[in-house]
Amino acid sequence: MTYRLSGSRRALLAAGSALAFLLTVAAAPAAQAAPTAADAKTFIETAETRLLELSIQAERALWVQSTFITHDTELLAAEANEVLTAVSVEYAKEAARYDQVQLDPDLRRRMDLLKQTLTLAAPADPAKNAELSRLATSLESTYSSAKSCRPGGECLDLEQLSDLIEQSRDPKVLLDVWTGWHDTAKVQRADYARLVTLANEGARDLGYKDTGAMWRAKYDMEPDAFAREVDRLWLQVKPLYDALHCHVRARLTETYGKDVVPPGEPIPAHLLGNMWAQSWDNLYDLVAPPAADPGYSLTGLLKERNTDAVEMTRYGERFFTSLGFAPLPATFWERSMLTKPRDREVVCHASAWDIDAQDDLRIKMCIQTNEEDFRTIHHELGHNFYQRAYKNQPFLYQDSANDGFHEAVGDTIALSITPEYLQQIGLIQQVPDPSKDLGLLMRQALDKVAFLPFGVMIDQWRWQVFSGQIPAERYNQGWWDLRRKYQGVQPPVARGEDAFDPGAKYHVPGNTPYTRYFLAAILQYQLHEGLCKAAGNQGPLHRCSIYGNKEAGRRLQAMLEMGLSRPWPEALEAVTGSKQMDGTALVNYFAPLKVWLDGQNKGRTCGW
Ligand code: X8Z
Ligand code: ZN
Repeated sequence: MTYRLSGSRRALLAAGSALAFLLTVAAAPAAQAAPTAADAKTFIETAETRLLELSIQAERALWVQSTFITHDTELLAAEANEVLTAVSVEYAKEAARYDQVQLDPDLRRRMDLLKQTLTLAAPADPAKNAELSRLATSLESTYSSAKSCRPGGECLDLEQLSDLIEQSRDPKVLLDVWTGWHDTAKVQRADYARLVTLANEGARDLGYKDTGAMWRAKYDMEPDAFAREVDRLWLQVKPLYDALHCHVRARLTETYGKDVVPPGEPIPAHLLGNMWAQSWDNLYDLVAPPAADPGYSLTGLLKERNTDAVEMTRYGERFFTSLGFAPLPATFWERSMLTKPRDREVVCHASAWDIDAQDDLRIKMCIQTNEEDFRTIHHELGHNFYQRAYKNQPFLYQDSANDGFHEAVGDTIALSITPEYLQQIGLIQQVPDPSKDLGLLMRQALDKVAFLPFGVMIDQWRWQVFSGQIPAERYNQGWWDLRRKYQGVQPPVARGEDAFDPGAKYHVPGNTPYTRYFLAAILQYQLHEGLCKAAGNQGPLHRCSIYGNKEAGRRLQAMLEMGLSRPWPEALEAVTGSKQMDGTALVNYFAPLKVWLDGQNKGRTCGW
């Protein structure tokens, strides 16, 4: 499945309210007689065959919609989604018939997973199901085709606005661009509120408190225990974030003045070099440790060589093949969308697909020649290599150990894009000496450490929206309360309830759960540590690259092949030897930078 909408092929959508006959779920065996273990086996196998078939149809419809947004493709995708959702809901309900039947552990696991395949469950009422499906599809299309138009008539899309917010240091331009983009999301508000109502009704029909509880139920533990687990991990890494925040704010105050960036207050969200203030790598020159510059910019190197989208992607593929993975199939290169087409609307937000659950792997991305996209390509290919590794598992196991693992694989690989690696592949001549480590760590922290609270807060907002704790009349207030609390950022201008700022971030209108990215941010350092150990690395972790190391490749492959067949702690153990998600690996990785930041922050008032 696409790593965007539902996060897994199991959760996909399917085909046509007109095709009502498709909705007949396999007849329950022997009418009302108590079901047996043999019945359960037949039921699961039938469900898997059927869901696979419908998922493939839905994938194709979705692919066409995502790469060619029109009224018609939107409807076709919504209809496909509708059928898959209806059938999935039916199966989930029918699975409850087997709750009291003694099943072998494997069948029990698949039976339980059958209750959890959806990201948005729909009410049984076909009209409501159709409505939900259309809302979800149209919200995503609305986001993806949004433009911010100036009074003069010039209209800019997200890619153009992002270029400006990433490059400009003129606070007036930044404010204009930030507000322009955020205002495009206002139109989503009513549809989003309706979607929340319908999806909650569907989740309750399946026995969950609400959609948020349904999302939290997918981690081999109680939903409440998972929420506590997220808090625990966040508290492990928060001191590092706080130190980075303090230093960055101080530099921004020096740059823009106390009126624009008041000390002791949250940082205005338009000044961090990213539309959502979720990664701050574009501020590197403002905040870098002196005399520690690594002496190259990957963006610069790629641009100098005119590296195009295909060649960028080839770099990613070659990393995986160096570990022993088979090359991508020819169809990947024929069918992927690697650049933004000039003549039609598409969903530019990057995603990875496995259309047929076998070899039809693709990515869809609007690649630009820069370091961020170079890394994102590795991220997307991580999804594809995972998908291919678990393709021989039963349908219900064709997913990652938990959704954080799916997001972590490519990022783990990208942690191996070290200077040593860049020299090996001929992009740089000279590896910077250890005196430049602080610069390397700062660059990475601006991306990964800055991201951590953002990775937590999005679903804190959605969990509260789904539970009703944040009602529709307070969507925006609730959003900014959480952004202030976790990230320590504030809106650059007052934002009222006419705005719908959460809708300006893809995953909200795209209905992609977001805690997965926070987990991935933690997990990738654990996995990197485990793989570097397998590769016999002796030096500091931020200088370790597993490029070309077959032993690390075998370890990784072993974990990927497991798919969702075992609880995630076992998958984690296969690479790291530990069964716990743990922020220590990340904290240790950045320890030298933390020491430097603490020194810089002496005498400053930190916090907000
Ligand atoms: O959405 C993504 C990927 C696709 S699964 C490009 N990411 C999050 C984001 O862009 O907000 C990767 C990092 C976080
Ligand atoms: Zn992803």
